[in-house]
Amino acid sequence: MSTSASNTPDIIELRNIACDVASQAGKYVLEESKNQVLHETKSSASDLVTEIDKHTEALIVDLVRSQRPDDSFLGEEGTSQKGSSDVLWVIDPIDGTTNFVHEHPGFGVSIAAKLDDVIVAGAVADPKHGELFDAAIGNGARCNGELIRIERSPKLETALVATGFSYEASERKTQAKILTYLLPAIADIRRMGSAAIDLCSVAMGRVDAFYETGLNEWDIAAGSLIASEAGAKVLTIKSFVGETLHVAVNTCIESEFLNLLHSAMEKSSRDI
Ligand code: 2AM
Ligand code: CA
Repeated sequence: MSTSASNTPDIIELRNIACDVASQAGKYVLEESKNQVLHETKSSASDLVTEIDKHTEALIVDLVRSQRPDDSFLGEEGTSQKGSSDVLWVIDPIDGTTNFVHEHPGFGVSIAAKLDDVIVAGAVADPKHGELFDAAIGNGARCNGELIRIERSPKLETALVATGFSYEASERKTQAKILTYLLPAIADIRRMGSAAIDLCSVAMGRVDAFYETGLNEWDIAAGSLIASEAGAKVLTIKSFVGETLHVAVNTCIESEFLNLLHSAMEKSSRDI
């Protein structure tokens, strides 16, 4: 483990660990997605998903800890371990669980490193598409090792926008209402099923914006850094129809898109 004289971790080293571990965990998750039991009865599938999720999270923690024994860990499947260093690893072992269960493309592994509460490095593996995204703060974002930078210059009406829906029926109703105000103003909506991969799609210019409410830190930690290092504006709005809203948007349409979201929120809250 290399550290500087001040004991500050090397951010590139953190990114490389995130990449290496996300890649290994991604291969495991891809193999498990082919498990026939997943595609049989729904109840046995949910037990098996939990088991695979937990196993993947444990694998990620073990692999990172073998290189960074003093760090802290936070994971979707319940990992919460306090270490003595200033680095916290934020882990989503399988983001896009519904896709994973259906063996549908669009699930992945997300691993981010936070230093003193700032996300400084991260990686997202999308194993079904053979893509590994990463970023280190101030050092850019990459896909399969190649630097990526958003190049599209969309207008609001030509923008392709990704979003996602909650698992809660009442929240889905509100989210659907907001969509009715967004859809007429943009090119189209995509609902792929993984917030982590959606943020990488913003970074690649495959979509021009992503927004979603009701997400957890592990869903967006790595992807947010990847999108911002590729040139997107990434922001969190604390109170959006009572929920925290996460947005990543091509800077060409930043203000128009945020205005549209706010007006959709206001109109939909009057309707409900
Ligand atoms: P998951 O696949 O790990 O559950 C889909 O819209 C995106 O939102 C996915 O990243 C999904 O994460 C996340 N998501 C949606 N509703 C969620 C909820 N209630 N709790 C946690 N994550 C949620
Ligand atoms: Ca998730």
